[in-house]
Amino acid sequence: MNITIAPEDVLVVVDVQYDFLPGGSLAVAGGDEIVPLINTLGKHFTNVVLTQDWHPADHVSFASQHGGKAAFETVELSYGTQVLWPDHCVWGTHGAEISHDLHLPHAQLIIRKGYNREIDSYSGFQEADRQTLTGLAGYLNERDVGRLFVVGLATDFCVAWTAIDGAAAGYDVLVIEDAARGIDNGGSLERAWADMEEAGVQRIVSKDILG
Ligand code: VGL
Ligand code: ZN
Repeated sequence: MNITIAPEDVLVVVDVQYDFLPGGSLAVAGGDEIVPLINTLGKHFTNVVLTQDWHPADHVSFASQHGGKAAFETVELSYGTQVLWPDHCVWGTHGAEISHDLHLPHAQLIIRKGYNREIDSYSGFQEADRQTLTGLAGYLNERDVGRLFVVGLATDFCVAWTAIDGAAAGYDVLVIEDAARGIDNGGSLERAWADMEEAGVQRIVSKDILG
């Protein structure tokens, strides 16, 4: 496949933050490997948007808030089943910072998500209650942008949910597989690709753009 990036297309860079990189509290294997590739891809895009996982220290998605529960177990919350995570991306901490190795000086917007204590937010568009919007769709609609090319961490959670919600918002969405890495907890990676496919999200590789 040979994909030419148009000026109205958008690169959506999901959660490339220290806690998801090697050494972080919720490190995604190989997460650091995608950073140089995202930098290269970024040079092809006029429009770059970032998301940033941004939780209060007592966030409901943290296993530490559910006495006796361990990370990667689940609990039932008002909006459905929630996977419990190690404490991560606590606002104001180093782990929440976007990697300084990411060189995207022309990035135009950072959407923070997950800042409501009671609701998680994998998606850059809406929180896990599927009602509370982040404003990203409003921003993109007002800007009259083209396709969304999604990269970052983690493929099976924040990348997938952002891609699926982008498609639901009416965008052509393409996930660049080798510019993303997954957590793959209990088959979540394979499931996420199936869900993305069903939502009409295209699965591409960086070579399709870079040649
Ligand atoms: C993410 C789990 C919890 C992600 C964020 O960025 O994929 N995963 N919070
Ligand atoms: Zn999170």
